[in-house]
Amino acid sequence: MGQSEQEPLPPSDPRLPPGQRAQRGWPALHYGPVPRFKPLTWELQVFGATASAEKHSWDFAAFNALPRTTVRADLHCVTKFSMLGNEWTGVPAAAVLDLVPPAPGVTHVMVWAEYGYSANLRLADFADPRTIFATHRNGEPLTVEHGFPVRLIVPQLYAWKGPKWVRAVEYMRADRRGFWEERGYHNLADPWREQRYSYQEEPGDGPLR
Ligand SMILES: Nc1nc2c(c(=O)[nH]1)N[C@H]1C(S)=C(S)[C@@H](COP(=O)(O)O)O[C@H]1N2
Ligand SMILES: [Mo]
Repeated sequence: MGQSEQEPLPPSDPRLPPGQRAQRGWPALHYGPVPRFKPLTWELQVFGATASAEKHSWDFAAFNALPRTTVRADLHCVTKFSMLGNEWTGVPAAAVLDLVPPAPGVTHVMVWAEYGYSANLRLADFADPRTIFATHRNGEPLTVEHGFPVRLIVPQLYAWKGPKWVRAVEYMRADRRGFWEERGYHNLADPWREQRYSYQEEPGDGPLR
């Protein structure tokens, strides 16, 4: 007698993929230093297998004149924290594909950031209507630690697939591993399937290493 009943655990938030917990605050996580923004030389480039066979680039003013949208999406870091309910504003990746169409046969893109950070994506993940080159979160411009002036957000994948300080998109006719994908992280990175590490990959999930 006298033993109190155990409190039931609160139901976990259905927005949290397996193994993730919700984070208050917003930690900054990246490999290497934070780059300084140089507005006069900054450009966002699209190169590789474009339909025109030419590379394309937007300087900062031209990038800021591209069509914009807002996407509500969660961010899931593979280190197991998630930031729920962010409102990202910026340029939809689909607009980049419309303005600089890929050549027939393009299946993947590599998204490049300052200092050579990169992440590979299937074309379908890049073309997803929620994939966005974000300049703002919750109405505020990104701080430099979080990727100012622009970072990619790919809501349906772990957050390493979204380079901060993004500078280029490479259209590819075959898959190739990006920075973390070469260093032991899963080529596909679906948080709902807990695709964290490359040892979990099944045949066909990625290029041979
Ligand atoms: N350029 C660059 N982008 C990056 C990274 C990085 O190391 N370099 N880390 C990724 C990882 S692992 C995560 S979890 C998110 C973290 O974003 P945040 O620092 O805004 O929370 O950025 C991603 N984008
Ligand atoms: Mo991460």
